[in-house]
Amino acid sequence: MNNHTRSKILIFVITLIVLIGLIIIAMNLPSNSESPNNNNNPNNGVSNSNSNNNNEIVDENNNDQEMIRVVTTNLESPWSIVFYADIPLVSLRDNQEIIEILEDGSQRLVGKVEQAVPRGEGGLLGLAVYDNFLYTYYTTARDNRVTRFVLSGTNGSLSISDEEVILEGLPNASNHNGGRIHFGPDGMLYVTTGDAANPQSSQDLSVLSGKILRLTPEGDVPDDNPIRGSLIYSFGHRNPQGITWDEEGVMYSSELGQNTWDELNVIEANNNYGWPLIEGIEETNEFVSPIQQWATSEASPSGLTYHDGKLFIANLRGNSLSVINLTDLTSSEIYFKGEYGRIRDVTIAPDGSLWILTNNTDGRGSPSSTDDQIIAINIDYFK
Ligand SMILES: [Ca+2]
Repeated sequence: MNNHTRSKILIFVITLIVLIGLIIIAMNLPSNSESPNNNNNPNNGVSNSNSNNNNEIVDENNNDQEMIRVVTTNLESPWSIVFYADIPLVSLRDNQEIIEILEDGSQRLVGKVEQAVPRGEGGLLGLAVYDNFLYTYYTTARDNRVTRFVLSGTNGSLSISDEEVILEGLPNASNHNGGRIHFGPDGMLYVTTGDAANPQSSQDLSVLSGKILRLTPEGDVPDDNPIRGSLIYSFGHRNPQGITWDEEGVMYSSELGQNTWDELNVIEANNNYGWPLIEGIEETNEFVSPIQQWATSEASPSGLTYHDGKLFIANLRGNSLSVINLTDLTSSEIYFKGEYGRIRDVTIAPDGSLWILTNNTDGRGSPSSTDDQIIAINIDYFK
């Protein structure tokens, strides 16, 4: 072999090694669809504009594995989720139970609300926590009522005291029982009541159905309520099931409509929201119109929460989560369309993630083998 042939072979071998090296490097590069960098790619999600109303359907499946976690499964007819310190508590509508979710996702009975009677949409509905009290809203054989219990113990050993009724005699029915309770930034307890299948009562200021009520933590009428001596804060509601406040103290409520329009309202003291005289947005001097409306088949909103400039609404029939940016209250983005079925409640967990509570086992959904579930979503998912 002469020198010329040797150097040719050497060049060939070096070229081969370089080529193999390049191929190996190329094989180890992440493909486009699996790249974590896709999280920051605004074109990654499939977005469709719905021309009927300003709802944008958002699909961000590529983020799911890192951003979404199943907290617990196989809940029976859950309705409300709240936190006592960092302990998640859930009401089960049809079996009178309040349960805590342990860190490993298992469920433990905290106590039973013996007077609660499941009936249609009624039963054990809303929960709220204030200091070391757990507040409940539920349907009995003769009324809807608000009660409270003292919570004691810690994660894994939580228990409730004897019950104290703080408000009773609210009209009840199979449908339209309202049932969401939340403490406002003013330290008062706000309670949504449905029209209890008596639409005219929503305009009647002598009865408490079809209203949003404002109570002291003991259940008394606050001195500064808009109507002296009355628990009524706002009226003309059909079946509101969500309330929340932004950091400016503006109050919002989601409301289930009849056949036409579900509503998102800004709630102010003594306003009349129109039911049953108007439904949805209508120009009148007498009634306050919603800031956004949806066809009832698309939404049927229940739980509502606020975080960092955005409202989050749990949709039942819509099988989705609506996200509304305060910079444009007239449009919304739709998340998880059809992925988890009906969604009943939504809240911000102590770790800052968003938790949603599905609602497929109450007789109106098509439960999967793991329903109902709580799903935790990293809040950055919605950026
Ligand atoms: Ca209305």
